[in-house]
Amino acid sequence: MDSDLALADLLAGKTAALARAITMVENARPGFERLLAGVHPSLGGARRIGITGPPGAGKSTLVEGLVSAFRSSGLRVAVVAVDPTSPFTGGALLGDRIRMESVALDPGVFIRSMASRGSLGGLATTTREVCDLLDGAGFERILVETVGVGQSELDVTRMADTTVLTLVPESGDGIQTLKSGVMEAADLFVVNKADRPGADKLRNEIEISLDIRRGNVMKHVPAHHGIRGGARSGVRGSAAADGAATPLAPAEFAPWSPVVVLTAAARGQGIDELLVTLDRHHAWLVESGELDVRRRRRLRERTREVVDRATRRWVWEETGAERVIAERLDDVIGGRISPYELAGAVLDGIKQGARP
Ligand SMILES: Nc1nc2c(ncn2[C@@H]2O[C@H](COP(=O)(O)OP(=O)(O)O)[C@@H](O)[C@H]2O)c(=O)[nH]1
Ligand SMILES: [Mg+2]
Repeated sequence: MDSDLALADLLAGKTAALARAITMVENARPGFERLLAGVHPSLGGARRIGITGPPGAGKSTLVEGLVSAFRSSGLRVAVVAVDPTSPFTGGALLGDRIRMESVALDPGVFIRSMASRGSLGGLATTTREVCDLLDGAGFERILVETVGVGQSELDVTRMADTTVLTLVPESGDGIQTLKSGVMEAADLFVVNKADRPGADKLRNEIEISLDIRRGNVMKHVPAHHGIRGGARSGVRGSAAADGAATPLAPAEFAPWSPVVVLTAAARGQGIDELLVTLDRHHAWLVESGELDVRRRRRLRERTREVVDRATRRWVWEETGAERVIAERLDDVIGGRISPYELAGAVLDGIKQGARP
């Protein structure tokens, strides 16, 4: 089969096969799910890092710095740029044409921007599937750049092991304006453009708002332990001593304290500290068990997404749903039945095993 060949080449790390596989997945071409299923046993080698934040914060510049740093450690690195607001062409990602060319010649780097046109299962699902292909192809680091300060950050956290929220001094009083959930979704904060005034002030603001959050965590932890009269708040290991009777994430007992890193990405400053912090977060993910928690959650969600996608496809392509709508649309237009009643009739038809 075609997809068997594609799979073998992909797992062997052939770049052309990877590019073809991504196109196949993006366009939901026949066999794409078979290909993804074949990749599944090989997953887990990559660390997935989400870089998110408002447009112009310097995410791409930061990504460029991380790519160089990973490459000098001999790590293979892939970049996925998800930017629904601006279709991007090669150069726009790394900005600097010369570096871009040197990267383009490096087989240890793979850069791909996601087509933002609607894919059957939604951009987020497709992006996650593309990350799987990259993981299967042997990339050790996957950087996912997404733009925005709302839902898209939260989408990133559902695909990344580590989520980095990039802000700039100009966002000033900005953190108040972030949608709820965005701060909480970040594992690491980068204050980029630290060469400009206001970086320290923003760092303080972020730390204050994190302290408030941490205060809340501390308030809750003794309550869980108190039941058993166990150890004091936040002590790692006490969860295990507890016998893990509750399904609480280990993270609740050994919380990660989000870190703020100052960078001037355009000058390559702060990248080293960011790398160290990324490594520290990964080590925490492994030790606390949170990595398994996140991967487990991801796989449950993926399965649901695939069911959603398959259901939708089945309904519109393989049942008589469209025909039933067409037949009775005039009744809806004439006000004799509502869209809700017609939808109910469609569903009833499907439940009774309607076929085209
Ligand atoms: N002053 C300053 N400018 C930067 C820094 N990092 C990036 N920039 C500039 O900010 C602009 C937006 O950067 P880009 O990486 O494209 O931002 P993105 O939209 O978040 O991906 C570009 O002109 C960069 O050169 C920095 O550390 N300091
Ligand atoms: Mg960018």
